[in-house]
Amino acid sequence: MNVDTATGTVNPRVQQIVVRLLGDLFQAIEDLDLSPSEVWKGLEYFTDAGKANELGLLAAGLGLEHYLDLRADEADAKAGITGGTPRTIEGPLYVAGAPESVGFARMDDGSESDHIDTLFIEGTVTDPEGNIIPNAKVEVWHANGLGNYSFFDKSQSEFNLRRTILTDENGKYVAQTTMPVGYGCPPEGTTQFVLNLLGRHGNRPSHVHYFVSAPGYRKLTTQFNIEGDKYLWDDFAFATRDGLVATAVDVTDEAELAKRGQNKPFKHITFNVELVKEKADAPTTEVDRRRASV
Ligand code: MBD
Ligand code: FE
Repeated sequence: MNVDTATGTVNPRVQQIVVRLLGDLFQAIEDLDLSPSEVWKGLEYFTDAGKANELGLLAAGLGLEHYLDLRADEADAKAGITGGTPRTIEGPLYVAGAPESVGFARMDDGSESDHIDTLFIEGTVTDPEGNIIPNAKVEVWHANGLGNYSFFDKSQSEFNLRRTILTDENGKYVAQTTMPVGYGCPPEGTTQFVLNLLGRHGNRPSHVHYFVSAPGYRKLTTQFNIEGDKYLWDDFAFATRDGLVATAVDVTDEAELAKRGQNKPFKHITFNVELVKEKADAPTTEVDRRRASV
């Protein structure tokens, strides 16, 4: 509850957080004997990172976003919530408002089809007992063959590689798209600048993001990361987890190609999702953060 005082409205939660963080900061300045110039360099860094809209990227790269996942896992366990597909970070590149369809979506605009493998992703959304969940909302987004995401990369068409697919009456979704290539931080950007000073790279393995939701179930934020990528277990954002590694299988059989209307071999990934039932008094799975929308 906020408290009105002569000087304005005090928010006790904000007050508590600021007092604590400043105490920890001052202690660090003392322990590490930071110079005034170092303190100002730090503030200038945040100014630059904010201006570049890279604070979400920095949070991923410093492991802060993954740490919040570990805390959410622990809170779930304490509330007696177990099972289901593991969560992993959203990352900073979601865009709301992608085109919606039922059962199937083609995600790519065809502009890379001549030089990138086609990828079919399919799976079923169920509860942990295997009961299918029709009409679940499966939001999918991923990078193109250069590791770039539409909207942030203005050279791509609107909502390229971003779709919302509702599962069909059998709980199934199918996406036809192109093989993503792993993301790398902008080399001249503020995040890579600090990663360089830490002796770290800024690369992610090839991956595909998901939000999966259905009435009565807990919303899942996750991704699969693709087997064989050299960064699979060396992700700068710490997002790869057991249970979230997918294998892209080469499909070359003529009958299979014909069945999918393809004239060249393609890759296939199965990614099934298990949603856990919502429960009273469980920690919320909604994360309130600023997101782009079109
Ligand atoms: C990405 O594609 C991503 O998923 C994260 C977490 C950070 C940067 C780019
Ligand atoms: Fe990503």
